[in-house]
This record gives sequence, structure tokens and C-alpha cells, in this order.
Amino acid sequence: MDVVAESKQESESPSKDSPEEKRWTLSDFDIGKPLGRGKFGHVYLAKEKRSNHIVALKVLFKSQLKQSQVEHQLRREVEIQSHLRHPNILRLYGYFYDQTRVYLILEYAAKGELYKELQKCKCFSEIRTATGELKIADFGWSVHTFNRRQTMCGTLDYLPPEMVESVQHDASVDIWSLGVLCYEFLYGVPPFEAKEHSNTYRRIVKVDLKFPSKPTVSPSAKDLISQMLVKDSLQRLPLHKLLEHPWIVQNADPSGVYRG
Ligand code: 9QT
Repeated sequence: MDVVAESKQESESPSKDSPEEKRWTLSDFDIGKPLGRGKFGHVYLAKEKRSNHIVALKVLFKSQLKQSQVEHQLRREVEIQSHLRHPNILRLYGYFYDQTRVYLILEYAAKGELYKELQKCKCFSEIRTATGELKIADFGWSVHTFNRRQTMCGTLDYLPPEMVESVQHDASVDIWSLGVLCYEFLYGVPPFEAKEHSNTYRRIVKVDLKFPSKPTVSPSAKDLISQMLVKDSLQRLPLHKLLEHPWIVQNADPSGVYRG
């Protein structure tokens, strides 16, 4: 799952929902600068000519999708993401394909990828961490953390003990991952980072959580993170209590007035 930084851009989407309307083609768009590159292709800034709507056009090569046997996953991603409507989920407006490529018409998030912003800033303030407006993207691929041989691809850093140990898990995995993200925002590095994959694994499983001394991180922040990074998933702070935690309440509104 990828996270893109806060974007205030909200506008009418281009849509071709009605059955009699023609399908999208590349000629419907003016292509602008590249926004990023991924394993399967590139993302470009683009303008839909008729509406002048600015989008991000993700271009994937069929040959590479075939080679990696992810055609099905891609269709799944598109199927899921195109039906989701939430300010914190990157919109997928539509798709089309030609002989060699598949194109995804995505919402343009003007502030780009969050991890790059974190790299640039090194770490975020407590207020920014507690209130960051995010959009999640590429979650269609999140179910493919394990490939067919059940080996890991990508990073273990955000996974809870029950997932790295492949035991039953539920929605409380997100509380753990949110705790990892919160720690990383404040310290600039994820809590269980290690050079070797196997050491990250060990640190997650025994919840080897350390808070290096850092004057910009308050005891209250550490208290919240400690209540999210709990091995027993039933003992993790549930979302409604998380929102009532003093660190969230105080940073969301410095006057101390909680506007739930
Ligand atoms: C082809 C189509 C698609 C495709 C079709 C959809 C939606 C999406 C992708 C991937 C690799 C060929 N993906 C095709 O040639 C492919 C190779 C394809 F309706 O038909 Cl997201």
C-alpha cells in the first residue's frame, strides 16, 4: 500500500459511466511531465481534453504484467479501487488499454508521495503527525505481499507479529501498521528496522520497541504508540479510543477543546 501526501484538490471527476458513451483512449488526454516510475510502468500528469480535468495517468506494460503474472491482480485492483469513494483513498476514475499498454486514470495528488516528503523533512512534528491528511493508493497490490512460493516481497516493517508469523489476523492489523507509521513520522525510521530481513522479523515478533531519546517526541506520543504496538491484537487500542487519546486530542486542537 502506498500513501500519498495530503492534497486539498477536490473536483468533479471525469467519468464515462453511461453505456452509450465511448471508451477512453490515449487521444482523450494531453500528456504532461512524468510523476514517477514503478515496476510496471510510469505515471504521467495528464489533462483530459474535453473537461480540462487534471489526472495522473498510470501506464503499465502488458508484457511486464504478463511476465510477472499479475494481470488478475491488476483487474482486481481496478475493480476494487474504481468503486471506492473516500477523501483518504486515491480515486481511480477509469482505465483503458491498447496493444501494448494498460492505462489507469487516477486522481492527481498534488503533494506526491508521502515517503518522499518524509525523506526530505527527515521527520514530522507531533502536530503534523497527529493531523496529516493522507490518501492511500495501490492497495490492490497489498494482498500480494506473499508471492506464490509464500516468500516475502517488499518490506516487513509495517506488518504485525500475527502476519509475519502467518497466523490468523483481522482488522486490528491496521492499528499496528498505523502505530509503525506514527513512530516513523516522529523518528524518521520505522521501529523494527534492521539490516537483515530476519532481524526485522525477530524484532517484530518480540515487539522490540525502543524510543531513542528525542526532545521533539513527548511521553504522550510514546504512550499512544506503545498502546498500538501490542503483540496481542485484542489488547491494541481500538480506533475510537485512539481518537480520544490525549496526544491526538491535544495535537488536533491545541486549545484542548475536542471537536469529535
Ligand atoms: C489485456 C487487458 C488487460 C486489462 C483489461 C481490463 C482491465 C484492466 C486490464 C494485461 C496484460 C493483456 N490487461 C488485453 O490484452 C492485460 C496483457 C491485457 F479490462 O486484453 Cl486493468
